[in-house]
Amino acid sequence: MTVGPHRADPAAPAPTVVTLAGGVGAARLLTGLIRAHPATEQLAVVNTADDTVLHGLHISPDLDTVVYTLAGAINPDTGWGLAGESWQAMDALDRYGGITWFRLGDRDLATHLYRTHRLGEGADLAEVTAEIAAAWGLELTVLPVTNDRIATMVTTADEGEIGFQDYFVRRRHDVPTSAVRVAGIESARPTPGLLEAVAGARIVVIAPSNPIVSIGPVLAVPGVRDALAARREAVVAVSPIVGGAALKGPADRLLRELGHECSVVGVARLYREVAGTLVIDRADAQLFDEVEATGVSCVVADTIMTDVDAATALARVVLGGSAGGGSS
Ligand code: FO1
Repeated sequence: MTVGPHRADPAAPAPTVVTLAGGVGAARLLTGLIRAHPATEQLAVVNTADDTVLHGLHISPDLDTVVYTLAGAINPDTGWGLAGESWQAMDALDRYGGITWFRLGDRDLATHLYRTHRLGEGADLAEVTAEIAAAWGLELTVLPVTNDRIATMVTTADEGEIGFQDYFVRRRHDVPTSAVRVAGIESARPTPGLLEAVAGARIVVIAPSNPIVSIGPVLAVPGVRDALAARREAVVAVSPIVGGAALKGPADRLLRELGHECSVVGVARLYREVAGTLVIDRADAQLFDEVEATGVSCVVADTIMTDVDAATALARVVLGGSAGGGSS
C-alpha cells in the first residue's frame, strides 16, 4: 500500500509507525522516533486546523514546525519558524501598518509563498507538503490530516468567536475561553491513504500535543476516530500534561475551561476510546492506578524531551508500549 499519489517513492514500504501530530511536542517525539526506527517506514499525520491565511499566504504552522524540526532547521528559541531568521519583510510591512503580530521570518516566507503558489496551481496540500518535506531532505512522509480547509475557532469571553491564531498569538492564549469548534470538519475528508495507513500500521502514536486544539481536530476528521478505535490496542498516546500542567502552550487552561480534568487521568479519559495505552511522566506515577481504572493501560517513563537523546529514549518506550502497562 502507498499513502496517496504524493508519496515520494512508490516502492517505499507501508508505514509501520503512524504518528498523529500537532506542533512542537510532536516534532520532538518524531525526531526520537526516527532515531529509533527507520524514517522510510514512518508517517506523520499533522493537524491543519490552525492553518491560517495572512497577506494572501497559506500558512500551515504545524506542518512547518514538523518539517523544520526534523530537518534540524527549527528556531530553537521559539519552537516555530527557522533558525537564524531575519525579519526585514516584517519591518517593512510595519511601515504600512500591515499585520505584524504574526511574525513571518524572511526565509520562512518562502515556504508560504511556495505553498500558496502551488495550491493556486491546483496541487493539493498533501502534494505540496511532500514537495516541501523532500526539499528539506526528509525521508518520512508528512501528511496533512486533510486536504480540505478546516479551522479551529475559539470562543473567548470578550471577543466572542475568533480564529485560532488570533487566540493563540494575538491574544497570547491569555484569555478565558468557553468553547472550541473546528469549522469545516463535517465535510472534511481524510487525506487519501491515511485510513489505510492507520489500519496497516504496527503502532499508532498520539504525540504529546494539545488534546483539544491539536489532536482534537485530527481525530475529528470523519473516519479518523473510528480508524483508531478499530486499532485501539495498537495505539499509544503520550500525555502532554505533566504534574497537572502543560509543558508548553494552553493545553492545561483549555482542558480546565472546557470542563476536563487537567491531569493524566483527564487525558486518559479523553483518549480511552482510541488509545489502548497512555505513557505518563514519572512525576505522575502516583496516578498509575487511576489511569488504568479508565480502561487505558499505563506506562510510566521520562516524557520531558529536553534533548534528542531524551526524545529517543521516550520514542523507544512508545515503540515498545502497546504490549501492556508497566514502568520503564
Ligand atoms: N507563534 C507565536 O507565538 N508568534 C508568532 O508570531 C508566530 C508566528 C509563526 C509563523 C509561522 C509559523 O509556522 C508558526 C508561527 N507561530 C507563532 C507558531 C504557531 O502560531 C503555533 O505554534 C501553532 O499554531 C500552535 O501549534
